[in-house]
Amino acid sequence: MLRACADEGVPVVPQGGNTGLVGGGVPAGVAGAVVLSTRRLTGLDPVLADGTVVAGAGATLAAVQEHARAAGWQLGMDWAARDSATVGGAIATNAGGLRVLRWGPARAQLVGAEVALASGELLSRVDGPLKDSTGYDLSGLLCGSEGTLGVLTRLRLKLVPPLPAGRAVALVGVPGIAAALGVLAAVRRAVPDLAAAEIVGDSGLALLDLPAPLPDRWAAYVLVEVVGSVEELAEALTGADGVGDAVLAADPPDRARLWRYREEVSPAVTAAGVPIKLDVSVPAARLAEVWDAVPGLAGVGRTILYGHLAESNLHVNLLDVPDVEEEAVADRVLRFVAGAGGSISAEHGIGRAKTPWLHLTRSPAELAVMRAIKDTLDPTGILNPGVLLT
Ligand code: 2HG
Ligand code: ZN
Repeated sequence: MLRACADEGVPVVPQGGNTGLVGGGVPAGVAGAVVLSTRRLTGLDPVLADGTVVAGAGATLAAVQEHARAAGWQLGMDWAARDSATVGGAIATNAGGLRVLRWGPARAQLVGAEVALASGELLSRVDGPLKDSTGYDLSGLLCGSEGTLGVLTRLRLKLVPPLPAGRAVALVGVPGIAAALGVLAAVRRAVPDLAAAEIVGDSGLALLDLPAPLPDRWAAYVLVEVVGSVEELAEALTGADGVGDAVLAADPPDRARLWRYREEVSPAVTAAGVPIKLDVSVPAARLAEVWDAVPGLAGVGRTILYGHLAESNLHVNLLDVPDVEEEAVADRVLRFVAGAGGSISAEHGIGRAKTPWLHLTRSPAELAVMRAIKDTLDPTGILNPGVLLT
């Protein structure tokens, strides 16, 4: 299909589970584009003795997770859209999720990729030994390329040993972001095996169709998961400055109940309106400053802040911003983040929505190299035009 599109000069928009948040998999504004769905590429090879597995790009995260579990392993990636998001899309965007603090982003799970080039030629690095120092990492180059260099068809992924079943989760109400960081540091010191550390601001929690988790309202809620007992976690929290109140859980259904206060925020925002969605990360030392500054920088509408505390990755969702102000509002926040040494996209990619701001955190020299790579692999520019590089 790619060869035919290349011959005819037809733009191709590769699409996985269509769960992206920056328009990287939709043909908005691309006249005559063909959407190339990978969703039927769902093949799963047997898990190999070296703990890797080859999966079709269209296999969902949940399908690969289940397949890995049945073989005594675990996929090192997980997030709320697991039932729809595909592993191809995850690698194509270098997605993150809820377990980055433990196993790293999608990039860290990738061993090799099979990719269909714009010419229709297939390059494959999914077989062979794990150890290989024979030149450029072409698979790695595709990670984060968002469908602009080729279409991922199969992926060899590194699996991880399963998280021990004995885990405890706490949802901790805190009076502010400094306290949240204090709680994270204290839990890290006291319980060596941290499995997740997330944060939800009060305005996000208030959108949920769930009972209040604690008797009082708090400025923010930290969700921590540790490998260990609920007693160990309780002791760690007792010694932590900044804990306002907390609810703890050890049994899997109770843990899942607490996780809903984090995982359901994004769909709740979507149900409340059409938000401006920003996905920023900053050095940990600047997180408090950015968290506190964002509502004022936005200036209008409702600011909903939540995200991945351990990586200082904030999902800034802004509701009720008038259309005419959207670009200026996003611009103010993203410039502030860049000024704080951060990234304008931590895990969602650049897509179509964030291209005007890529230059804030990638240098002219870097952008020139990216452009040269794009022009080499996609000389007629049929692959996802308008995404990542314009
Ligand atoms: C999450 O962490 C996702 O919940 C979605 O990355 C974030 O909707 C968002 O802004
Ligand atoms: Zn996220």
